[in-house]
Amino acid sequence: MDFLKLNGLACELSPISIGGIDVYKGFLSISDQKLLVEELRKVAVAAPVFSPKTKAGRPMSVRLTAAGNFGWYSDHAGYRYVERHPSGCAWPEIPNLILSIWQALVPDSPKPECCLLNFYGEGARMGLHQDRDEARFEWPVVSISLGDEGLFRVGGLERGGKTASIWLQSGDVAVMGGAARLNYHGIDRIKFGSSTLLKDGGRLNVTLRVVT
Ligand code: MD3
Ligand code: FE
Repeated sequence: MDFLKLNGLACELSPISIGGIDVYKGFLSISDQKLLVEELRKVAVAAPVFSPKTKAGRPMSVRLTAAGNFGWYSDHAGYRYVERHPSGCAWPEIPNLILSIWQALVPDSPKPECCLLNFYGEGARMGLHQDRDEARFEWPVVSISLGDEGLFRVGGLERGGKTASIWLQSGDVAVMGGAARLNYHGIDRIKFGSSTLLKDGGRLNVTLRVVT
């Protein structure tokens, strides 16, 4: 919690609720965001980003990597959590600054076992999906947005239902828990170049999850 106090909590007193998801706009100050990017760069050096293949065999436009006991992987055999990077190495540890955000927002949940890093370059998107590769759905997922703005869309428990959208900006943090945990969601597009946080532009999303 030192880090959050040190840099001052720039968060709104109460989150916005959208599709059952709590969005804390401007949760992280610019200095917090810069510290996080430095830590996440180290993760991406130890575990380089890769493009998983969909079940249909097409590479995803989002590149990803992870920290923690588990990362996420996908190929013809399907979507799953794995204990090793495709290179065969263990995933690096989850940076303490990231853990302090989880601790601040969902103190009653067990420690996250996966810190998934999604990187969106120009034109990258993520189709509507549910997150259901975890063993249980009782724990929340926490998401941290960094860099360029992304148009987040959230629906309900069924594909094809009503959806709501919100631009997630650098420093926004979202908590997906309770009934919203299995809601369909995705990123329709990003505003490439809308933020100067990342040297080469793009959007970095971090999600923290309990996997087992
Ligand atoms: C709502 N990532 O990694 S984060 C994903 O911005 C993913 O990269 C998006 O969807 C991104 O699976 C959205 C917000 C998010 C994450 C998990 C959720 C929203 C969620 C789980 C349930 C409901
Ligand atoms: Fe998801």
